Amino acid sequence: KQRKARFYPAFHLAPPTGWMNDPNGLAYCDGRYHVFYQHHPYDEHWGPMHWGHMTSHDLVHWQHQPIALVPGDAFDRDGCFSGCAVNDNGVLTLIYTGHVWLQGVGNDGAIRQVQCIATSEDGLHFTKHGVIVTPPDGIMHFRDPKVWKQNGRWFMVVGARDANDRGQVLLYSGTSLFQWRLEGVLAKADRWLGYMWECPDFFPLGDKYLLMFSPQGMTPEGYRYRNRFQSGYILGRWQPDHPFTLEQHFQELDSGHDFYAPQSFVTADGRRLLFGWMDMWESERPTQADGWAGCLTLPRELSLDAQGRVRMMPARELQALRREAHTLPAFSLKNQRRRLGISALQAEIHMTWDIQKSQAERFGIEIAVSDDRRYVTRFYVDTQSRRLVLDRSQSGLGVGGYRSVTLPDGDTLDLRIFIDRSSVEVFVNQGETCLTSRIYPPTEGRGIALYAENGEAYCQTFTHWQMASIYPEP
Ligand code: DQQ
Repeated sequence: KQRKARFYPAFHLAPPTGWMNDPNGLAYCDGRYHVFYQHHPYDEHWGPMHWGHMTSHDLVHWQHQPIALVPGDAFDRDGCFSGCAVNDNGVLTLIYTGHVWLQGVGNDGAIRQVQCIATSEDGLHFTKHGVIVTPPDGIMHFRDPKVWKQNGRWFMVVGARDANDRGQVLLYSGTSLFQWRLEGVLAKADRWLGYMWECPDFFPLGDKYLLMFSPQGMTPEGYRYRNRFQSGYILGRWQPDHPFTLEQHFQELDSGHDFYAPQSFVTADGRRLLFGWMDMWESERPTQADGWAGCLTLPRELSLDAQGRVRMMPARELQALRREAHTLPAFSLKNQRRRLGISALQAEIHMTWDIQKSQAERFGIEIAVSDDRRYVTRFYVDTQSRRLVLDRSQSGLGVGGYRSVTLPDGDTLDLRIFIDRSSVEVFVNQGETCLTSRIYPPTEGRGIALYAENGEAYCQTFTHWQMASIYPEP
């Protein structure tokens, strides 16, 4: 099928054609980065899951590779579901969930899920070796293994749905990648937080341990109108052979509309990065009419700040994509809208507002605004409610709704905004907060404007870059 270009990202990972969901198997091995992903190559809708594959030497320029895993063996007959990759003494090894429908297809059907392993000699072609872990008694939903090595021992977390329809994460330890033992429940829901915890990831950050997961089964109302039901994390302390002691309840990682199933990995120089799927299951997908669906967020670096808060910032490698820069001297706006002569098709913006001095009732930026202003995505400060708002009510095909967060403390508001052909990602105050959403306005004549309503607002710095593509020139 021919893919249409209009919404296809320039600097985000997306499938060549067909469907993409979760990022899988993120790893650095033999001098290159690997990103695998949940993929249905024959259709732009979810179906029997394959593992798509892309590689990069610098986390900036990417190349599509042959499909790495194809379902169809007895243990993964109906899907090679999400999982991870490890570098086992130079052997790139994939650990993933083999999925089989026993009865019916869909959320109510009976299923069999087991953890499986595959290895590669060249990092491109994989040989399956079958099942390494079967579910404990009474557990049917059992998927998305994430494996790491610590003090010479292997560990694995797996997402599960317990007998009472609550989410939990199980911990295993292994003497080899083929020999595993159940250690117990690492964490479980103590209140309603979805019926299944998908895509768990568990890793040290600063002096803490972070358990990241994606709660499944929150109602669409929940995620659409409140801010708490996407992928998130629990912070605590842990060491092998000890329980995970929780220090902070579930927090959402990203406060936009479209962010799910993130997975982390460690860079060649030891930074903890993640990619997320830049969609939700309930998201609108107008690109299905174009022969493809789904893409990943930018790679983001995680850190723990001095106050113990988790921060998420775009990977510094992305600066290599910046092309022509356009800078404005400091200025103020009073009951005014200022349209800039720059495009919002594939761009990065870095700007700061003086919050202390700005008294306007509302002020902010119009992203991807059309000439007739029928289409506009707004990111603004609402001074009275002290909220930061991402307004997607006029963002084009299918999508809508607002997302908002409390205006952070401080005199300055620092924004880094990445706009691609069908997405916007806003990083607030060095990654204290992040809002990610898909948008589908017309790609012709997309502009940018700054505005202040009922009062004055002060813009201290403003730089805009055209962003280059991450894909090889055709
Ligand atoms: N997607 C995969 C599952 C995972 C879910 C199937 C999360 O392994 O639990 O495509 O989006």
